Amino acid sequence: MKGFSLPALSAVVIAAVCGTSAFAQVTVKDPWVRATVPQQMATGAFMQLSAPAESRLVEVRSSVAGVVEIHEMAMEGNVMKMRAVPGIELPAGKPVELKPGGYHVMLMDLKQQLKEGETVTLTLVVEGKDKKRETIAVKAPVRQLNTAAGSGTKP
Ligand SMILES: [Cu+2]
Repeated sequence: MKGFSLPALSAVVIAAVCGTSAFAQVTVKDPWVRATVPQQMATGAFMQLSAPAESRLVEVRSSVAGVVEIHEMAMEGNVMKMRAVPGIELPAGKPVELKPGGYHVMLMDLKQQLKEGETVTLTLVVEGKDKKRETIAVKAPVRQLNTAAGSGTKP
């Protein structure tokens, strides 16, 4: 009897492992990149990330930028400053928003001007708790920051 139970058990384990990694797909909502003016060397990319299982955004790549970093905005005294962070935690089932004034993807050393209506391809690298990495290709439209904000009095 003992000899029969072992192969059956390992088949179940393999199925469970495969099922977990296929399920750990991070979804990206509303990605966009802030438009630039000529000679501007840096801009931000924003989006909403939802992870079904606890994971972490660890890297972003894009062909339009020489350097891509993950940044956060934080108060230092009375001054809002941005700084690079090693990654963004994505809690299970809880959407994380990258937006102006908060977390953002910093595109630096831009190779071209990014004009409204264009599309920028970003590659997100997400690491699960098991240290497995998945890459997600995102097509982000280029938008002006102020189009939805109303007054448009900012320089
Ligand atoms: Cu930044």
